[in-house]
Amino acid sequence: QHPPARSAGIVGAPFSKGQSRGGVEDGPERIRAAGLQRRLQQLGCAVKDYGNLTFEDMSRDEPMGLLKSVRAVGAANQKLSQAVQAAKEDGHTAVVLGGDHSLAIGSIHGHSAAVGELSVVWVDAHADINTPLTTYTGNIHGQPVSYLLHELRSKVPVLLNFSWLKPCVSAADVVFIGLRDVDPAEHYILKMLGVKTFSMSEVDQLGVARVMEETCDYLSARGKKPIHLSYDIDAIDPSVAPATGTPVVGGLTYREGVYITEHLCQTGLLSAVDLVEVNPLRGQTEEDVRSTVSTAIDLLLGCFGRVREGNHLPDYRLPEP
Ligand code: HAR
Ligand code: MN
Ligand code: MN
Ligand code: MN
Repeated sequence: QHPPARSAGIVGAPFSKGQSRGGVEDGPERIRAAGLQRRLQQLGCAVKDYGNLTFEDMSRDEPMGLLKSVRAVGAANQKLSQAVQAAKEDGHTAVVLGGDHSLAIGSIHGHSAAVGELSVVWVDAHADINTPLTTYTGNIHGQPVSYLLHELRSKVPVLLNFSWLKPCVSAADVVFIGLRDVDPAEHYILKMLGVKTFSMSEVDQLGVARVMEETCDYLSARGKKPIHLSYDIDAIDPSVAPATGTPVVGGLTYREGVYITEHLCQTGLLSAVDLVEVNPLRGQTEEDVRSTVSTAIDLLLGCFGRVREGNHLPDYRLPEP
């Protein structure tokens, strides 16, 4: 009864222009330096690290209305989409290390280009479903879901460097978990489209185990599609994961956060994971950064079969005296 063979295809996406705080581009290196590859291999998981993508500087990237860095975000996501598609075509479970959450545009698009229709589980304090016309910050990391949904196609204007992007996800195939900071327009969109959401209130009410049962029942009722998990570290409570750009009090505990990954892993359908918004410049202390990075690693290990009861390689044998 050993876990099925898995392999992780790691793509580093040191990108920060979907928001305005420096430091989040250092997420991939910090997560690697904390031993991600070795820890995955200890689980019996094969690892292919594709390294970090490089993003060229856009010399002229003036705001379009409120919208910041449109050209850079568009170009970076096109590149990421191709990288994720390639990792999937090589047979891996794709792991995208961010970087800010605007990267989910390219990650989900590339995943869908390789495998077809997806279920998306979006774990986040925020809904990230503003359109370019409802945003009041202008930060594209607060908008990726609106760019991806078929239902919002007519609400998203034509944007420079986004002509490669076609909406590829249906609203009924998305579940949000951990919400606690949702803008009015985002709340309107979620209700209008009838999107399945488990805010922190529902996590409190139902407990994380029922939230995950209902999530999987809801998604599998539309067919067992490959699952894309887009995990924003700010879903976790800032007492545990403080090194992030937009912390919000009242988040998931470490145990709730890890349980989500364990449950999704056990479906056998987890096909790609984003781990985004780890910002090593945002903690107050080095311990804040260490705790955030270590939580990020544990979430990723949960995605690849780590269970808290412990585990061992299939060929383990007791030493003979
Ligand atoms: N809703 C706000 C906006 O649109 C805040 C988004 C914040 N940040 C994130 N996304 N980390 O998950 O800008
Ligand atoms: Mn997010
Ligand atoms: Mn967030
Ligand atoms: Mn289930």
